[in-house]
Amino acid sequence: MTLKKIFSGVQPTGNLHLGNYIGAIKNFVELQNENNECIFCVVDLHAITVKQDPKDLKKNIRETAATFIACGIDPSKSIIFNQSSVPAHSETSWLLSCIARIGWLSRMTQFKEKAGKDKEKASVGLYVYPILMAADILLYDATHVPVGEDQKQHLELARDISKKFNNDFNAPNFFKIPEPLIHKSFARVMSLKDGEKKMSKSETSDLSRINLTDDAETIINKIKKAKTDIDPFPNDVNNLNTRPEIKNLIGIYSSLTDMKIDLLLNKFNGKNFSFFKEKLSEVVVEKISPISNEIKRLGKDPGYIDQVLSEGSKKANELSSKKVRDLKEKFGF
Ligand code: AQP
Repeated sequence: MTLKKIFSGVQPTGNLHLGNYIGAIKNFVELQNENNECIFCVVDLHAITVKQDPKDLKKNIRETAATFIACGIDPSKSIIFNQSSVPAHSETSWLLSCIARIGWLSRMTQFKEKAGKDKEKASVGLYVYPILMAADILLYDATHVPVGEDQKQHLELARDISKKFNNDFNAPNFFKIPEPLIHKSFARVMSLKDGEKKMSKSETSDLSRINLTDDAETIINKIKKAKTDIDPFPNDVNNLNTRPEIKNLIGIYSSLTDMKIDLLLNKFNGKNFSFFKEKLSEVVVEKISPISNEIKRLGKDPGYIDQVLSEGSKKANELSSKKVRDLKEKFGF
């Protein structure tokens, strides 16, 4: 089996949640454990595309790294580092912004969602964010990028940039064409309060998400309050598309237990939602509590986290500096 070269990142923008876990970090751990070459980045340069309090940012960088480790990423197998400690990311981002086309960026739906109604007031960084993401990935010759479904479009842009550069500079294979690794069955965890909106760190209501630092009581309470509807528990997969909140809760159960949806529908056939929510809480608590405890334990040892990040940065700098040198040479510098 050919091993993959994996790169992915998570923004240190606050409490990581079940969406980050199911959509991304759970897959990071599986890929690492299959012995692929893995680089996991705390993408702090991406975080500042919206205003951050510097003190919170510092704390969140450590906490995101601690969450990686608490979820099972092993610093002796995978490289863990923060983006701002490797200058090649910013440098490559500029070079690639001269390859990417404005028309490509203007189609990015995440910018439209995050900038909201007043696009004029959004930072330029938020607009060009996908170019920095392309730089992150292409710098390390990553072949595969595990992301949640919301990042698929950005990854397609990274592929377009890679192809255009290779073509413009007559340098076939200079950049790899990275493949997305997105879970097919359940790749987007939705808010517990609104099945049409994705679960997100920046959503104001804490009841909309399950944080990876939540304790058992908080998780049980949030699931109890999660929105459902008045219809009975579904017995047909085809009914789920018109019931987004139910589809989401069932998706979470299925994803954390690896139980196929049709088996799950069978298992809970005829039961009411309060019974299902009780069982779902048990599954979520069993998965999240050890992670939450480990994040808290690591939080008391910032020296260890700083050491992991510093060793990871050293390796990432070594890997990326040659690529950026070769890239500049291609441009004629
Ligand atoms: N709800 C989600 N379902 C599945 N995957 C998700 N991811 C994020 N939310 C969900 C995946 O987690 C990885 C890291 O995401 P990120 O934190 O870097 O950025 P984001 O997608 O912008 O996440 P948030 O929670 O919405 O952050 P804020 O609120 O700060 O913007 C990515 O692989 C993403 O797909």
